[in-house]
Amino acid sequence: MKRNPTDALIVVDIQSDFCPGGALPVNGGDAIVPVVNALSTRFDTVVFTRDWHPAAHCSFSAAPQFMDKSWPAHCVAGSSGAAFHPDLRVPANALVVSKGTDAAREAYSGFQGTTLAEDLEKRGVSRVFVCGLATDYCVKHTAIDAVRAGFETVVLEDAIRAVDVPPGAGAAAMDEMKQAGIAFVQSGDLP
Ligand code: VGL
Ligand code: ZN
Repeated sequence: MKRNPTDALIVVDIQSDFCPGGALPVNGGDAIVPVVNALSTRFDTVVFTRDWHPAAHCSFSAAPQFMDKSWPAHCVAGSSGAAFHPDLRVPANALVVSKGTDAAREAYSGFQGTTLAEDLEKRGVSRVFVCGLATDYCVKHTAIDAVRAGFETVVLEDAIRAVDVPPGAGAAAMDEMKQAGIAFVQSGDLP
């Protein structure tokens, strides 16, 4: 059964480069794909964000330190690593939001430099459910920006995974999100 049309699902960055075998893999990143596939059929509005960097993005380093938020080259626009995970079902009417497209600027949030907030408002969305990769970066920033944009925000706890750099960043991100007023639920507990 479909959920209320004022609810939207935001699926963050489930791209090949963030899954095992990719350029910037998240442990178990691919394990959430079936969970997300089961969720996405239930929402009228489903948003898929993607990291979509130019080849010379400012976050890229040949000697990435991770801790300082320098990363190996990843999710270069149009590359196979930037493609959604091959098993991820992207409905034909889904909204695809590309972010991090400015070479000079990092953008972890799906709301940063995009029209996502306006697009959701146009559809009458008041509450968003956030899932995807990675808990400590793009999920956290997207969920916190959703709160700032005025949406009631819920994170699907069994449909996120952390890259966990530095170690503990995943748990710290969960705390930060809770402090920001974000609720956490298991996807199986959604009515
Ligand atoms: C991400 C690091 C760099 C993410 C994106 O999707 O969480 N993390 N770019
Ligand atoms: Zn990135």
